[in-house]
Amino acid sequence: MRWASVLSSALLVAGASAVPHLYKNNKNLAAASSTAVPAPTGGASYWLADVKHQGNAPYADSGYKVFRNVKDYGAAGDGSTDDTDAINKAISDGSRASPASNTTSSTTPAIVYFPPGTYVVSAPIIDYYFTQIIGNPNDPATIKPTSSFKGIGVIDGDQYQNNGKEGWISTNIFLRQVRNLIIDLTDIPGTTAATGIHWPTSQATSLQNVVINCNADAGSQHQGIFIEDGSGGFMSDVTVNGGLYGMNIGNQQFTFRNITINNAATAISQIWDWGWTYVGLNINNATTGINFVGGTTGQAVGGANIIDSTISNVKTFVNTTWTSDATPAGAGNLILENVVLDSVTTAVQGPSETYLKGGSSTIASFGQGHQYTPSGPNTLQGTYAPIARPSGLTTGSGSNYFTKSKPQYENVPASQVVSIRDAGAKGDGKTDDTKAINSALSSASSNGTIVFFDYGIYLVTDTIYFPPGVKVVGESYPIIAGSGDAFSDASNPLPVVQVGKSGDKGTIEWSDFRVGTIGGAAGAIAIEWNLNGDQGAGMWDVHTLIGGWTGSSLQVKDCPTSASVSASCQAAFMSVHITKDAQNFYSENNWFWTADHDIDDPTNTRVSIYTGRGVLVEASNVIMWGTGAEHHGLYQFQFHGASNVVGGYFQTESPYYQPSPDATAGPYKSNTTWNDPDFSTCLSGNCDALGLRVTDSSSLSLYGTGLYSFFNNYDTSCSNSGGSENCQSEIFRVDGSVSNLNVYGYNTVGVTNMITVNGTGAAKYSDNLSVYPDSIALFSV
Ligand SMILES: *[C@@H]1O[C@H](CO)[C@@H](O)[C@H](O)[C@H]1NC(C)=O
Ligand SMILES: *[C@@H]1O[C@H](CO)[C@@H](O)[C@H](O)[C@H]1NC(C)=O
Ligand SMILES: *[C@@H]1O[C@H](CO)[C@@H](O)[C@H](O)[C@H]1NC(C)=O
Ligand SMILES: *[C@@H]1O[C@H](CO)[C@@H](O)[C@H](O)[C@H]1NC(C)=O
Ligand SMILES: *[C@@H]1O[C@H](CO)[C@@H](O)[C@H](O)[C@H]1NC(C)=O
Ligand SMILES: *[C@@H]1O[C@H](CO)[C@@H](O)[C@H](O)[C@H]1NC(C)=O
Ligand SMILES: *[C@@H]1O[C@H](CO)[C@@H](O)[C@H](O)[C@H]1NC(C)=O
Ligand SMILES: CC(=O)N[C@H]1CO[C@H](CO)[C@@H](O)[C@@H]1O
Repeated sequence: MRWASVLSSALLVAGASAVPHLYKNNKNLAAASSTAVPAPTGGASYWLADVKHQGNAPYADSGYKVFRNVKDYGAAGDGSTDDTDAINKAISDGSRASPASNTTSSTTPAIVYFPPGTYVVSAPIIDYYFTQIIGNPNDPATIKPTSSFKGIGVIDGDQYQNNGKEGWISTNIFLRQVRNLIIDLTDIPGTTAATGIHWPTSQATSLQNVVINCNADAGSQHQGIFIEDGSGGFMSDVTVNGGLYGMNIGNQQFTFRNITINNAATAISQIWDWGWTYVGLNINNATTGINFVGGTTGQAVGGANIIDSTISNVKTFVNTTWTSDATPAGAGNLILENVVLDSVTTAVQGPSETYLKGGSSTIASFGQGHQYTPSGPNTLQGTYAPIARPSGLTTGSGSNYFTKSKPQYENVPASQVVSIRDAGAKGDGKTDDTKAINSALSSASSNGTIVFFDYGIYLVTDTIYFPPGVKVVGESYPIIAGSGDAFSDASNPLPVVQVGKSGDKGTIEWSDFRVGTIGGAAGAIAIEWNLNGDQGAGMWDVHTLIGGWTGSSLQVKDCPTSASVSASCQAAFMSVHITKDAQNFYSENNWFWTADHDIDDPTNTRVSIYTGRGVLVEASNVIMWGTGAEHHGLYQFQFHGASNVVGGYFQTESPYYQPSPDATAGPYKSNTTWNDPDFSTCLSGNCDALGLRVTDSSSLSLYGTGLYSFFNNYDTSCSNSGGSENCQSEIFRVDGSVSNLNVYGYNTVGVTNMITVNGTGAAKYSDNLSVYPDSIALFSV
């Protein structure tokens, strides 16, 4: 385990200690320069604000409000009144989990809505657990700190407490968003350090459609976004103007999509990471584009994958500490693919020489680090052979991969949004809502309305079917939870949510949601996707949360780590199945989690919950930006018979209880009908769940993959960096006929053999030591 601490000008940013969810490493902040702020135009409507607010959080105090409009708490939004207290009251109302309480909670979700206006604040907006801070996409509110504003972050995602620590361990911060806001720092003198958003967070979190304007004065110390730790995460459609740093960021891993940074001194200060995926990074007017900050004893950055990006008027695009003999040997990976340069002096700069010259041209491919193509390690420094991009994965006639932001339906009036509660569902965690939901979805598909799930826990006893044409949106992240006999038979598994049936065509959009199970459900497939979709059909911020929440009957009292395996803690057959009927599946920011701890336990005590399989993909034309899968017993991701797949960052964790029992002895047995991995071929050592298996598949480009195994039966000594990595023998298998597979920026933790091809170990961790994980820039077969 790794930790570091560094003094910034303003404060001590403390590092990690041993933590349940996992790891981190830290550094300093800073920041400076900028532009003008667009004035709000006023008055636009937004269905999310206009619909009836009927969210019901069944396990919160009575009268608990899910939806809060900051104006109802006294915020003026008039550009002059200090709205700090009113906004923080809107967030804290109703006994919620705060950073000062250092607790997390599944029972108290909130949407904090900002109508159009300019909201002046003199101190941070303190974000709480399970909170979505949302403005109007048709007229985003501006949050404007006063010139004497004090604090780290106008929105502070994990406020530092008096003991010098962040309130929450940032690797446990899940379930939150900020979207449709402008943060205007320009009244704060440039000489004062200032941060738009402090965002040390983890899975199931997102920033979307946010603009941050920093002070433009010479010597300005502003930064748009500061992240010093966590296990993220996803953001899209974010623009930062000005600043010493557009973003000053370190985290285990993150996916950034459509990020624009204009007129910053250094657009991105990459303080540390294990891996990072940038899809559509647009930098205009900077001295340095991305600076891989060096550590005191060597490289601190594991790597970055930057694709489909545009860099204009930049002196040095990537400044790296990597050399072919820098330490640690596997760190400092760089993958650049389809990056357009316009007036860039130097594309890649090393410590003492230029690695790639600039100009006005397109970098088709450039990589640095260790490569296995398929054997190795060899040093990669220069071009590599990308997989030819299948037309089903690209945009129109262009060469960029297809992308689509989470739909917000900003042009739709509230009258075209139907509430699932008005349609008869209760969402109280007790009533069987199967019939009400299925009938509402069926009529909505024929008339094109949006189906809005007011916050609730929707218990279902049979499959919920999403017919072609439906658009399903959650308030905060409601949950559909499968319960009862129909989901109990592992030899006859049944989907909880089935998105299209075999042969269904068209578009389905699904966002802001969770799917789970209640009690024993060894035969539940949380999500089954069969839709033969139009390009752009997909899901955004849809997560599986199997166990660990109140109402799941899968908490500490039900499934303590001390108990032996029982049917009541066998909670799902599979998290997600993208079947061979599915085509054109698109996803952004999805996290498929079998709980390792109880969110509602005051000290986040660990639980032993058993699920069979993570994500099985058998489809073609599959796009997955920012996907995590954790703690499933046989594998996290398996691509079987799949073709034309692109995505990243893919992040996994093996179950913490393994190897007692391991993947061969757990309650879910490898089954050839499901093309499960055959664990009888395990390499010597612990035979735990695979993080990734690719079998009988073709054309896959995985930009950033981290497969982590931190524990042996809840003990981390097998993954302590510096010692031997032997939590498990292998974690990534390529079996059978696989062609055109490129895995970029590949990282493992706690694994002896990083890659196994047809049963033979192909890459040893000890050849690829990185900043904390072990890393390979490019593996291809
Ligand atoms: C929060 O609680 C965790 C244990 O649950 C502890 O490790 C951490 O130090 C606490 N944070 C603060 C700020 O006290
Ligand atoms: C990127 O984000 C900007 C700002 O939100 C938006 O206008 C633009 O359409 C987005 N581009 C893509 C490719 O998503
Ligand atoms: C970049 O700088 C030039 C010259 O100062 C300016 O005209 C242009 O607007 C800037 N670009 C952006 C995106 O701010
Ligand atoms: C590049 O990184 C080195 C080492 O961290 C640093 O000294 C130098 O100033 C950086 N150069 C640029 C152009 O950012
Ligand atoms: C569309 O279907 C929904 C859900 O059943 C229903 O509430 C709504 O009235 C229908 N709208 C129209 C225009 O038919
Ligand atoms: C394997 O899966 C098939 C199909 O679900 C099922 O019928 C069979 O019982 C399973 N075998 C075992 C040993 O569980
Ligand atoms: C694995 O073995 C199969 C069958 O012998 C062979 O067709 C395939 O090419 C091998 N795969 C790799 C990646 O070497
Ligand atoms: C191929 C390669 O770079 N191997 C290195 C892996 O890391 C160890 C420890 O840093 C080095 O000794 C090897 O040279």
